[in-house]
Amino acid sequence: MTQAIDRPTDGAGDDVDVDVLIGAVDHDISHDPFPVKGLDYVHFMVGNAKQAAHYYSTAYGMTCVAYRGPEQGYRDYAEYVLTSGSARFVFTGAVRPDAPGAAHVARHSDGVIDIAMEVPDVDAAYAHATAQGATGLVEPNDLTDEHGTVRVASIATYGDTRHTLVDRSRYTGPFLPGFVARGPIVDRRPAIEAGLQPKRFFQAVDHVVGNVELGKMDEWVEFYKRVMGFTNMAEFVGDDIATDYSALMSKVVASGTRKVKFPLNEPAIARKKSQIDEYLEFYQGAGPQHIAVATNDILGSVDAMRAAGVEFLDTPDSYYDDPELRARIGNVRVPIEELKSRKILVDRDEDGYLLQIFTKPVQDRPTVFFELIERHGSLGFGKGNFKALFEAIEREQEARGNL
Ligand code: TYF
Ligand code: FE
Repeated sequence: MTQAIDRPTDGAGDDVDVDVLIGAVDHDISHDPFPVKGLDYVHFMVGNAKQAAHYYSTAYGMTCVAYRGPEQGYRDYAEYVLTSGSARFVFTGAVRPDAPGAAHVARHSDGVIDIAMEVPDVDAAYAHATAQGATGLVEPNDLTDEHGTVRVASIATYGDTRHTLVDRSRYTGPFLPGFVARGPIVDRRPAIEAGLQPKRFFQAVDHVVGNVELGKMDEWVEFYKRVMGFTNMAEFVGDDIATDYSALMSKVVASGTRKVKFPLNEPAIARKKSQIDEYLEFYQGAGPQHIAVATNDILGSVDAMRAAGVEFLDTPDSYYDDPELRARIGNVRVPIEELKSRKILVDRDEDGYLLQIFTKPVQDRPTVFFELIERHGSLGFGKGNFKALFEAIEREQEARGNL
């Protein structure tokens, strides 16, 4: 049993229960020390927001819904808000060289600066977080326009990343006060009507992964437990897997409903240079590594994204031909050949199975990338695929000369 969807979506594919897609569980947040309704938005700071908004519209099927920039008297930045189902992304680019966001991009390149969460009570959440040792960046304050009021506050997390806490229960505008409604950048309707593209490529954000420095993973796991009352999920990569092939350690923390899931990685000393070290070097420190988005049609989404030029990690045919994998996976909703031709990975655990695939980094630096995930009962992260996945990442590292 899952709870009802409590977030309005964009109308396409409303028959799909987002909570099922992201593996949420029945849980009453009102008794949590830090109640969280869900993710509110993922905020990218980029070098050119106009082009980023175009890329995520054409290649990721997102829909532009709001904008704020110089035309609104907001002189330093241009900001585009794009959605896909309940997933919401903000792409901000500095219009003037002395805007702080320009320095963020110079240091990190395009990347995620904020993983915002919707909370029922911003003041209580901020007070709890700071009392538990979180660094406050922005005190609770009201943002107001003709559509109402949004209360926000921000706290710091790993690297230059922050969590903005949002209460939008008294607001009816397109995003935040100051933003104006804006229509889609590309008209996908002809492609949808011709059956060339799914209505949506994904419906929700499933999890956001952070890369932190060597020896810091447990500190950040403790941070999310103490500050947000998150709990560990079973899935983790320990020393055993790390030294053999993954070159990373990983633990997952999640909110009470598991709508918000944050795996945390740190590099491990292994045979090869860790992919996490490569990230930390090119991102200049800790930061968000990948954003997993939930789809109910991973085949259609991968086909549409490939057709639009999105690059995915390769999976060798031997992965699909392995009798051990076939036996472990059993029957999934499509023939294995359909997964093999698209390089989609599959994993099964005691609760069910999942299909997943990873993009290559979405900027020139080997930093942020995306994952598409289609859950069928499994609440995991694809542990059975870690070996194949990390080998694929190592092939990319080698091609970049970073192994
Ligand atoms: O989120 C996860 O844990 C999976 C697996 O560098 C994963 O998507 C873990 C680390 C990594 C890439 C993928
Ligand atoms: Fe993931």
